[in-house]
Amino acid sequence: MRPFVPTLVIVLASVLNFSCTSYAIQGEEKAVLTAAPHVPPPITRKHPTKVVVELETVEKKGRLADGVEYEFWTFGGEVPGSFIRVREGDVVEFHLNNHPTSKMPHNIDLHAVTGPGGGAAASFTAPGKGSTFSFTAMNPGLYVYHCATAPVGMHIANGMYGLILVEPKAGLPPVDREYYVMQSEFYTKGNYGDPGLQPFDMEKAIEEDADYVVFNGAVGSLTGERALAAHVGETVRLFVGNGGPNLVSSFHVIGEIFDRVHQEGGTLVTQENVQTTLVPAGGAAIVEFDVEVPANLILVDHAIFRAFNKGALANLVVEGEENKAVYSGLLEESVYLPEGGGIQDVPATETSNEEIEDPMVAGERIYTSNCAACHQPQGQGLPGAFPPLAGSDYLLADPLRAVDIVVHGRSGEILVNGETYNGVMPAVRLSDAEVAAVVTYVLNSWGNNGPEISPVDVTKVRSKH
Ligand code: HEC
Ligand SMILES: [Cu+2]
Repeated sequence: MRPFVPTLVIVLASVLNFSCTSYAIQGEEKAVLTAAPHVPPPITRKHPTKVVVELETVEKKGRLADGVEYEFWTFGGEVPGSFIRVREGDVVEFHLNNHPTSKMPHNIDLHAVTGPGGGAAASFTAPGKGSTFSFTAMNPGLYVYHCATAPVGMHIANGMYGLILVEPKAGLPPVDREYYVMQSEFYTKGNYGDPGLQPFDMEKAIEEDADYVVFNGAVGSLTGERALAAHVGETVRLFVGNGGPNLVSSFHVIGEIFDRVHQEGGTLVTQENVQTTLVPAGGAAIVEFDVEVPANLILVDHAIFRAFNKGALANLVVEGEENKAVYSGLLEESVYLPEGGGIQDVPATETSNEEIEDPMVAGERIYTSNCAACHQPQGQGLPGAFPPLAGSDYLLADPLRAVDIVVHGRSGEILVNGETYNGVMPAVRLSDAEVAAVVTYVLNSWGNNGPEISPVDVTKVRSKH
């Protein structure tokens, strides 16, 4: 009699389980995977299904910043890895394939998995091999996945992470735009911006001394032509992940307020009207907001040196009609300079590590980001505050003196075109080539006709002090 009881229980359990799942699971489909910042389309199915995910691990060299390369280890050939979208209750048949050119074995730990290692224990895969396991997506939410092969930190630091969304049965409310943004850090032998192929630095990783903190795998992956886009009146949903390996993100969008936040990627809207939300290493968040006015919104880690000095900066360009009631723009400009003396330093912008091609083209870019705020976009200056550069007799009389002013700053009385100015021009921290380009640009724009300045000229001026 004794062995009979447990057997009956097992039989009953498996019959119940069988009847339950066979009732629920209908059909089979192949998962749509997307590379960031794109997100697979919302799931419209009203029933669970079997979803087949084919994900490939590939090791490949790519751009970390302008002039900087890195040997990334990836899920799907990109950092972050492909976005996976399934529905609560789906049975996911997961195929992990390791490309034959890989040097390392890899596996995958999906935080959406209930089971040993989140799948890692069943997915250890040597180069040129494949592994298959399956799991039921029991808990809805936004989850990180990552490689968990030893040394785990190194596999993650090299780019092996991504997001999987398990949509709740009822789905997520429809929005106009969904984007995939994932923060992470890189630890390199060289410092931020040092050119060439940069190897991973284990010591810096252990010290948590990141050289790069970036969105979507590289400095500038979501700026300029690659910026995210939206139109006035739309609702935007960001699936935000943090691959770490070490740092917690203080995720913030300059110029917006999160109307709703699913903290930590959970299913509840846990907060409304949020300025900055924490995204833990190995965690996620869903943020939603309406965009009401045209703007160049700036996504940052508000641990702000990471944004302006290590790369954690992205753009969301909102186009459309102005709404002066929501935001007026500048109504009046006035001069207010209570502090006077003391030459301060303005930190270099992201241009400082770029190669300079045509000095006039580079010069214009450098001027726009480093000089135009004071001297104005057309070099016309601001009466009483900032002397003009367009048609400046002071500038054209001694071009190398202008180099000196940019390199070292200047304060005290100065006479430009018969007007006296008494302000502070901060030293602008730029490379010699950048100073040469921007001064050449200033000397040859807006009707100015001056000489070309070479980087060697700048080096000489710099060494004089
Ligand atoms: C924070 C404001 C500010 C920024 C930024 C700034 N300047 Fe100036 N600049 C000044 C002020 C103020 C003076 C006058 C200083 C004085 O009174 O001694 C000045 C003076 C000058 C002069 C000499 C006066 C003239 O009109 O010819 C030159 C040349 C110049 N700046 C070039 C530049 C260039 C090039 C950049 C960007 C790389 C730059 N400045 C960035 C505020 C600024
Ligand atoms: Cu790996």
